[in-house]
Amino acid sequence: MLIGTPPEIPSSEITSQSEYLKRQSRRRFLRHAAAGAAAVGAAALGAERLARVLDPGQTVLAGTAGTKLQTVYSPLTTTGETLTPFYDITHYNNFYEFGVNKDDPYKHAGGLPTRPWSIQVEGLVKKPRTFGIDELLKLRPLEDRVYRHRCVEAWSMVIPWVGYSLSEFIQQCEPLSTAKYVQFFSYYNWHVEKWSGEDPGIYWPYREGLRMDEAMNPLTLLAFGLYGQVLPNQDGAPVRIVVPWKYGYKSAKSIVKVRFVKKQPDTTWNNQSPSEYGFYSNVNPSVDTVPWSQKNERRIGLPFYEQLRTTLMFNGYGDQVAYLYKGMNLRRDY
Ligand SMILES: Nc1nc2c(c(=O)[nH]1)N[C@H]1C(S)=C(S)[C@@H](COP(=O)(O)O)O[C@H]1N2
Ligand SMILES: [Mo]
Repeated sequence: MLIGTPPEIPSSEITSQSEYLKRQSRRRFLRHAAAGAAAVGAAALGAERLARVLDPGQTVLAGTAGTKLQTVYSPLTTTGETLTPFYDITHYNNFYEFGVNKDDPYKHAGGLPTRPWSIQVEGLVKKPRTFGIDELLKLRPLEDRVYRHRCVEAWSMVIPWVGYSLSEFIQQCEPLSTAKYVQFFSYYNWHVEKWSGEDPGIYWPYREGLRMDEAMNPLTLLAFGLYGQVLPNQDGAPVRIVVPWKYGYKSAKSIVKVRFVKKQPDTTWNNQSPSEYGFYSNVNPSVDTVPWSQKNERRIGLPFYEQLRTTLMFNGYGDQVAYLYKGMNLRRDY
């Protein structure tokens, strides 16, 4: 067994990241003010923050990743958790379109063309139609929602997302009563997304799905940002799904199509390995997913001796979602 000395903890990780960022922007504001800068726009602050996220040489389109978003408080936000630092949320990712290593997405997702962008709505709806990204951003007030995020690989984070309940969007889609499930499709263009590695050979385009009542649960989020700013590409810009009580792979990134259907839809990881990755994929410490035990998790971004956590049923969101699975055998029907 290794006995380590505590690593030096930067102050950014002792205070919550949002406090840190607030302080940082205030300091920056004072600095600019002192220098006599006429206008310190939100975009400028965003760009400065972004500079810490992207590799030199990566292209940033004006008004996209890093732009500050106007947000409101949400009663659905998770309290009492230390936020995972922005750096970790944006440098330790799963986004297989850009490679299978944790550092591939931040290295390679810079070229994802996030504007113009739209979501196509089809299937069992009153009238198929398309929503542009600017229309989506204005549909409802954007809320700050802190959620725990639990990957099936037994690591977790606490992420301050920005968005509104997916149900708000679904209402606009006017699904028919025959629609029992909803399927999501991620952007897929091998010419943009290929990196130097091999195609991992999963079922492209990346697709996911929820039962209609799961999709309508207020916790299910349509996310446009994190830490108060537009989503960095590696986190699924410009719009993604976030389902906090399920394993991370249910939260499809960079959504371009939503289809309302009658029967349980195909999903990428269920298709890849049905015995390990069920359609529901609720976080469940008593059902292991080979090669990972799901009893515990490692909280990313903390000193290593504080990382180990006991995994909670439904990732701790049981009060809000357990009713959805009444009568189901959660050890078998995962
Ligand atoms: N399109 C797409 N969406 C995806 C994935 C992916 O590879 N492609 N990975 C999933 C997995 S396994 C996880 S854990 C989360 C990671 O989100 P994050 O990188 O923003 O933390 O995205 C999910 N959504
Ligand atoms: Mo994951």
